[in-house]
Amino acid sequence: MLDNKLKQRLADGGIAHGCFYRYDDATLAEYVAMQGWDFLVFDAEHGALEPRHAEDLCRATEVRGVTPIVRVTTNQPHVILRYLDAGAHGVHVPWVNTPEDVRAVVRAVKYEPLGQRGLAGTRAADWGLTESLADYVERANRETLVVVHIETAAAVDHIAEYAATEGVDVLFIGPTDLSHSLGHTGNPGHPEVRAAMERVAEVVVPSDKTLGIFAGTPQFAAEWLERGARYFTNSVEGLLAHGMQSFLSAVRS
Ligand code: 3PY
Ligand code: MG
Repeated sequence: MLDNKLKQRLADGGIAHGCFYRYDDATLAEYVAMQGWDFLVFDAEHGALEPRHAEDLCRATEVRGVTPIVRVTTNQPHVILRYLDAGAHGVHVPWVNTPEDVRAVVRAVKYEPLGQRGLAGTRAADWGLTESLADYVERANRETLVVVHIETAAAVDHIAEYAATEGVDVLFIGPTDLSHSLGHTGNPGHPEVRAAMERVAEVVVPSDKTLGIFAGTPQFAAEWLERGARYFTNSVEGLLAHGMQSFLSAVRS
């Protein structure tokens, strides 16, 4: 496992921009990585990515100096393990709705003594060829980024406990699911959804965790930068649609 440039950037107080990517094509992932992102998030929750795809996607990203993260399908140790073993430098875990769910994420991601991740000489460990497993475990516990989604009303209610959980790096607002959970489906601008997101920011920004958010427009990202977020994502689809539609409307006008 390489050193995690993204984690270092966040630890230094920096701002990071990443892009969700849900296709199993590693060449396209390499091309996307070369656009200047700090990280890519390979999306197994809303994409059909299996651990074997994640392995090639991580390789393609690493060669371009960009940090590969995987959004896992679900908060289960045997699921998280396989994506991390493939070589992801961190995980986004969706639907983390109770403080016990948060502790389960940390247990699944970290090796003893911080957690209970199963150990083997996998790709993440360079197959045991470059360092001892003991050194690898120490490095993985230090370098692996843990991103927990805040995307339900229940998660917002427990945000103080999330922010106090050791081993979590980023508390990440998912505006789409959160708007749905609060009864304003697809309307993250609704005052109740905004109030919930602001409550998350008020707790997370002064804590030792980084506040993250999905920001589909530069304006939304700027607004949340102002509120203290430092970890931003967009998506391949949103940016493709924006680029193609603005091109077509320019050439047709
Ligand atoms: C959401 O908005 O629900 C997300 O998960 C963003 O990635
Ligand atoms: Mg979501």
